[in-house]
Amino acid sequence: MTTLIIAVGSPESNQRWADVFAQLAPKWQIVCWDQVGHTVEADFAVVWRPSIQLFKDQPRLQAIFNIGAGVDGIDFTQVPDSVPVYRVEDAGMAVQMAEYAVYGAMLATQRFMPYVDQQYDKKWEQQEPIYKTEWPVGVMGYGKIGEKVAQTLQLLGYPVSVWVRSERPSPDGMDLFFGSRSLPSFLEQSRILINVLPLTDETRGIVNNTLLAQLPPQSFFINMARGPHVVDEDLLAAIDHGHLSGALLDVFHVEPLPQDHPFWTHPAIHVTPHISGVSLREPTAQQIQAKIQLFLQNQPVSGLVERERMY
Ligand code: OXD
Repeated sequence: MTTLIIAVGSPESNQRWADVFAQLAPKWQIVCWDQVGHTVEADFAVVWRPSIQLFKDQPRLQAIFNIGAGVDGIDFTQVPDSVPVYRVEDAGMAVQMAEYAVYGAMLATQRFMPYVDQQYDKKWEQQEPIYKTEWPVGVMGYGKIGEKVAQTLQLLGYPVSVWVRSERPSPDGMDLFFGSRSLPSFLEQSRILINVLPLTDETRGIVNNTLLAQLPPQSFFINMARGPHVVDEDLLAAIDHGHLSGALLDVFHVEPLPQDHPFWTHPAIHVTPHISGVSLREPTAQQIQAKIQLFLQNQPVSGLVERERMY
């Protein structure tokens, strides 16, 4: 019998995911790591930021499935090379992240914000319309999520450029920049900068003084990837010096964001609690179940994490 162990967070959360898998795959044994520890040896693990103890308790895993897109929460030094790790691909997350990016664009352009205050003051006043050509968007990262984010903003009429690690064909109607040499040209035309990069040794701290200084004046930054992409002090300084108009931040170095962190109270910074792309249980579990079926049939399984690249 196929045994699946769930280690995605709190006991309640593990149970909720276990219930969904039990419905989808009634013939499999589904166990929660918090309940069984090492007493049941599972074939597959479904994880989110797993403790390294999981890998000690579970020496017979054939593959690991991460319920999120980012795999930086997995300590790969603890996972034998023979055990492949797969990440979830989209499963409803990309469209949420596209919505979040649109929300950020609304904040950046002040398209609707003034009306909140106006309603409060019972004031009927139509603001000047915005011209999207004045708000070119730059998307850093172009996997499934970056693609949806970029396409959605393009559909709404924003000029969109994307920046990726290595050369590939340009998406329709967008400028594509690749590699560190083209980063300055990409930045100088990104008034709304959106980060959806994976967190790797190369991208940690990428949003720093040097990068921010290359954005056009009055730019806006949206981070929905990982906190450690950003040097917090540099972002605060760029906003305080008036070079950036503000930021929408969903991810942080430490989560929950510590109470005394200046982001909480900064008037130009909008903070959300890592909700830009939430893993939806049913579609995610369906995708993982389908991947496991393929794995069991020795078929190719998509979403394999390349360890050297960490995505
Ligand atoms: C993810 C996330 O990586 O939710 O999927 O942050």
